[in-house]
Amino acid sequence: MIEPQDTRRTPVPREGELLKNAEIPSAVNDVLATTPILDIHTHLFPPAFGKLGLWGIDELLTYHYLEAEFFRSADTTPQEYWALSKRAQADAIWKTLFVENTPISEATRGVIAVLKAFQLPTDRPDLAEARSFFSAQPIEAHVQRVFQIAGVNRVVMTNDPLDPQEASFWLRDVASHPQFRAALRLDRILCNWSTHWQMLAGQGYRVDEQATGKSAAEVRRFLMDWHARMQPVYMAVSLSDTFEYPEDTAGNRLLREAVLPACHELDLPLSLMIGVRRQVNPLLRLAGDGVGRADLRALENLCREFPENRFLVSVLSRENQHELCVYARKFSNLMPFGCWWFLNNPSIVEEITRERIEMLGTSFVPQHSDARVLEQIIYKWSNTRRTLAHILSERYVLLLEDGRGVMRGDIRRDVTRLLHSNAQAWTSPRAPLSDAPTQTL
Ligand code: RAT
Ligand code: ZN
Repeated sequence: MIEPQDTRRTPVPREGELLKNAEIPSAVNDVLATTPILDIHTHLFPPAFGKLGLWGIDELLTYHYLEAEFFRSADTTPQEYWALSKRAQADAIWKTLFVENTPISEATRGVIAVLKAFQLPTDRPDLAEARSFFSAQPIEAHVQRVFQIAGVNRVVMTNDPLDPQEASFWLRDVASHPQFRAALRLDRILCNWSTHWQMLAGQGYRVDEQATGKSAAEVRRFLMDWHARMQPVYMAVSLSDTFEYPEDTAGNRLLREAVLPACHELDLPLSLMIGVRRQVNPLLRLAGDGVGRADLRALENLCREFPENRFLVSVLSRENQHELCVYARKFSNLMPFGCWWFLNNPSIVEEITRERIEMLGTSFVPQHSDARVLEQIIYKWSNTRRTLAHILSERYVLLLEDGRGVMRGDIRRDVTRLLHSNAQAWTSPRAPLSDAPTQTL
């Protein structure tokens, strides 16, 4: 967590005291540094999921964001790279992006920030010291330390019931972890029904390839069964830039007749992440996806047709951000969240967050980490706090100039909403929106 400013020399104004112009930035920094974060979308797993939970230097370096950068600077083809062991891949990325080049991109800087957080050297020609540090960490204690450094108290995972590896843990009644909550991911059902319906059929659900007849009712039964197993805080799907609704497709039929009714019955939001173009370059595997501008009229139709459902929405294209804010002003069952993937760079985060504050006040969730490797929450959240610090300070100074005094208590209330309680209210519907972060998600 970022250190609160040194306040020994100047007395800190109390919660209810009006701040002077010059006191605002340090009050904002201090509140940001001490407000626990609820990270609403990650790909992390707790230790009980064994090898599915990624952590340590080799995983950090082989993050797909870095692999995409590696292929631009290395003299290695994707085929050659995929043939290497994970350790050799990490060595190659370190050598190319951190030794032969200066790590000034966002993803490379992130690795540097993680090494620094553990007081590890950031400029060595090899990874020996970092490897020996990470391999000596007992995992549960390491998870606690990482959460503490990152200032995060809960994360939401991404849980795919049709991923055979992951499902095997759930089917064995894997122990739940208080800091990791589930999200029931539906991509294989909603975006790829034709290649996955047989998995459901094989498990005894009476579904067919066209998603007709009893299929919707049976998918709903499948969701209820997995809800009982995972206790997810929302259901989720990542959709392509060409997503349209209402279009007569198997995915839309299942969305309308199975997923949304199940979400309504369970009082769970549906998370829609819209705008990915999967496998633009399949040679790059996970790093091979791209982005496209989506037609958000599909979202408008969903919010209007299902006013009793709640939609958590992130859009991948920069060009869709303003429309998303406009829709959020029209539909209170829509909660914009995060600056996703290619948008998670300070210049773009800054632009989107400013736009959201100007149009929505504090009624949105500014960021999620999308971390795939545990330690990434350290740098991703420290970057978010850094960007928020100066946007918020600027807003309060403007407010002061316009004639309304600002107290530390105002800042705490706003930051709590942004980093914690908006996400909490949307992921635990029975909990009232409170100013004070609580220990439950
Ligand atoms: O940001 C990412 O790591 C992407 O690969 C995706 O996982 C994306 O976040 C998603 O959840 O579909
Ligand atoms: Zn993700």
